[in-house]
Amino acid sequence: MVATALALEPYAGLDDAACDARIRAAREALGERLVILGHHYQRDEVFRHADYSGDSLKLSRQAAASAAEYIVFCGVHFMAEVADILSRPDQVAILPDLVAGCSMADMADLERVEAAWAALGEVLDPETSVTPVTYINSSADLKAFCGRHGGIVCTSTNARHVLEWAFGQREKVLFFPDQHLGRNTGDAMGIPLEEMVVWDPDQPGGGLSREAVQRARIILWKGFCSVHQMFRPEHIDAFRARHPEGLVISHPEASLEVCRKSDYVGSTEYIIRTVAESPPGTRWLVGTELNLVNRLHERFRGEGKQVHFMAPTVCMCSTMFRIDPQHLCWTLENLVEGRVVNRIQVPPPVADQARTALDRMLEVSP
Ligand code: CIZ
Ligand code: SF4
Repeated sequence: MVATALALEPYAGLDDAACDARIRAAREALGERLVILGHHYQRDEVFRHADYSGDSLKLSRQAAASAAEYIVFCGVHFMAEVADILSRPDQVAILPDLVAGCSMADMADLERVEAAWAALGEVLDPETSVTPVTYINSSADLKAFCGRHGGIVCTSTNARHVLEWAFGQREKVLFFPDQHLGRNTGDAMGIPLEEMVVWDPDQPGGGLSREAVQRARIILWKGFCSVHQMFRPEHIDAFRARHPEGLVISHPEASLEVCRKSDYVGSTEYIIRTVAESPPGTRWLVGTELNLVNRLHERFRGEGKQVHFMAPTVCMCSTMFRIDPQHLCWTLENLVEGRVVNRIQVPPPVADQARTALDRMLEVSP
């Protein structure tokens, strides 16, 4: 008889405190066979159970280094794919709720990226003049596309190093799916805005003239993170008017206007480190996901640092929020029973090519 997984339904009725105790018991029972990775944007009730926390770069390195049989990724789908690609074949990557995707990652897909590559081929030879760069927030088949075409993956921590590498290979970059990370990184490198054009996949030829493509250094895919678009330049103006001594730090998925008005711009790891290293009494306005900002607020208020959230309304990443204690509890109790639920497995040919692009990234990352 084939053992069937414990049903998810009864878990929906469990309160968080009951889940908490059961998650702890399951972790205890699984011991070193299990590692839980938690992204910075996870809610507290889940985040506290992570063996390792970090951004996607740090967690992908952790997945590659881990000896555990089960890698439970509290994050979103593309992160669990990366864990599967970088871990050994006998290790199992698991995403507690399969609905936890990333709306930005979904804005680019292989079919449309292949179509863009072919359309670029009518203006120039992309194989010799364009390095494809995909943000890690993308599906495994787009990473594989980059692997096949001499390209690379980046994260918000290493985007500049990766772009420098990419320009060392070929004169232009096709950057997907996040136009803002691409533009903000190019802007910080001194690339003029006129040389960074937006490719609209819904328009023939990306909506660009031949001249615009020929002139461009970076061709930016028209994708964005809706959470980080909530941060507006006027929020920074209002904060500075009230607190002229305050400092502003933003994530590079925010718009160029927001990043240009900020004192510091960087990934979640960079934001945490910068706030941690600031002197007592510093006041911060932080433009990134709310769960992380709330944790910063709690962690540093004992040191007399004030941490404010940039948007006036509550804006969380709703897909990160899908990973709740109930799903985590269900996942772990199934593992205790010897049943794997929600395994994320990238087919070998795709995984091999995606690994090529990820390995290039790991080599050039600081
Ligand atoms: O790379 C990541 O983990 C994301 C999505 C944000 C960041 O900057 O850390
Ligand atoms: Fe995707 Fe934005 Fe959520 Fe990050 S915060 S996982 S980019 S939707």
